[in-house]
Amino acid sequence: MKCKAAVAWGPGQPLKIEEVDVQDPQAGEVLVRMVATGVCHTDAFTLSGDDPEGVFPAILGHEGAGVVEAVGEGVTTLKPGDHVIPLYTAECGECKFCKSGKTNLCSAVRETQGKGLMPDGTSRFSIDGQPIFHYMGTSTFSEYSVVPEIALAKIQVDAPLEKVCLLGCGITTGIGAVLNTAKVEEGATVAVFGLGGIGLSVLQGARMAGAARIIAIDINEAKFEMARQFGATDCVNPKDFDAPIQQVIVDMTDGGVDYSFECIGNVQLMRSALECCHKGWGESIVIGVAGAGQEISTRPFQLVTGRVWKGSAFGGVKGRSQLPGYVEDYMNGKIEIDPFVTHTMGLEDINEAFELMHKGESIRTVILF
Ligand code: NAD
Ligand code: AHE
Ligand code: ZN
Repeated sequence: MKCKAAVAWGPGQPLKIEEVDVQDPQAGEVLVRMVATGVCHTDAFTLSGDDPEGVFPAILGHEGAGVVEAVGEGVTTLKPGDHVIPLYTAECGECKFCKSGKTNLCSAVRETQGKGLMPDGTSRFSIDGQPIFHYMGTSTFSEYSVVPEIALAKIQVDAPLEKVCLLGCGITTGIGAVLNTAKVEEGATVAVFGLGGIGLSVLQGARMAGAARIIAIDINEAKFEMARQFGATDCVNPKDFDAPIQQVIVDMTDGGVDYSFECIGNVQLMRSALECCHKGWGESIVIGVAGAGQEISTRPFQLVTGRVWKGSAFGGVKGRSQLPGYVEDYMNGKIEIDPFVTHTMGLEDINEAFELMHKGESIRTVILF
């Protein structure tokens, strides 16, 4: 079949709307008609050329929701008409990772996914015979996408896809990092670096966990109003201080926070986030994604004296088994999504969504197909 998709032809180039050929789903694969997709900073990161796994030409996008159009041979858990959220972290349930009970990372399709290919090593997208790469196993910037069965979460049909698409990445990542990775306790002190879709979701998670003090940090003060709505008790602009931001936070909190979260992708701030943690027990969670060649550093003494450095992918959430519960929590009012959708537009305007993000004017733009 043919459909419209936004194609990234090369690093740093605007996306181009193209008519692409989409091959039928093969064994274990599913054809999804995309209804909506968010635009996450990671899409911009890969488009910039900084992603070591970035390959071009590709169809980006990984925060989508849609409806099953057709299934390939052997697909048993999904049928046409089912509502689904594509998962960049699959859940096969059978690999060493899935069985470990220690991680949401699944190894079943991760290797080919990182190369922009389906599990059989080929692409389902092409233009005039030229293969176009997949992205994160999801490629949601396309009217139709082919996704492995094990990378689709089946969700309730009454959930609005133009909202719950954000559970495909940003909101789940932030809330999950608090509840699953850090396991923030009631009464804890928390610092959140970066107040985009991820940071604001961390705030939401911290409020759900009953954190007593939540310090929100950003250089764009326009983000502070929403941060307060999501539970921030203090908003801090590092530019207002001569001292390093970690020192500012330590001074504000009688020795440091119990938990910090880096939601920017800046290795200097990853260090700040670690070093603003309390001696003896403070834990810092890296969520932000940093470019090729960048590394984190700190004095080992920071760790020797009890601070813990951790990372979190998709909030530690196992997509097939746990994401339907997040959708349910949205439907019954436990998770907020609507205020995150600051802009909506059609696929033809997708480059504007990237501009709004870069200018710091959006939290999430949702593309409606
Ligand atoms: P975003 O662009 O919407 O938000 C980033 C925020 O950081 C903005 O508010 C910006 O003003 C702020 N910021 C930038 N530089 C700053 C600085 N020097 N000091 C303080 N604040 C600063 O991005 P997002 O979509 O929220 O994503 C945030 C990060 O999380 C990105 O690196 C993204 O790739 C990553 N991410 C990781 C996962 C994961 O599973 N680990 C999932 C989604 C996104
Ligand atoms: N490809 C990059 C890493 C990108 C990355 O860390 N991705 C996050 C999700 S960001 C979603 O917005 C993630 O889940 N990583 C775990 C995984 O398996 O990809 C690189 O550095 O090579
Ligand atoms: Zn994302």
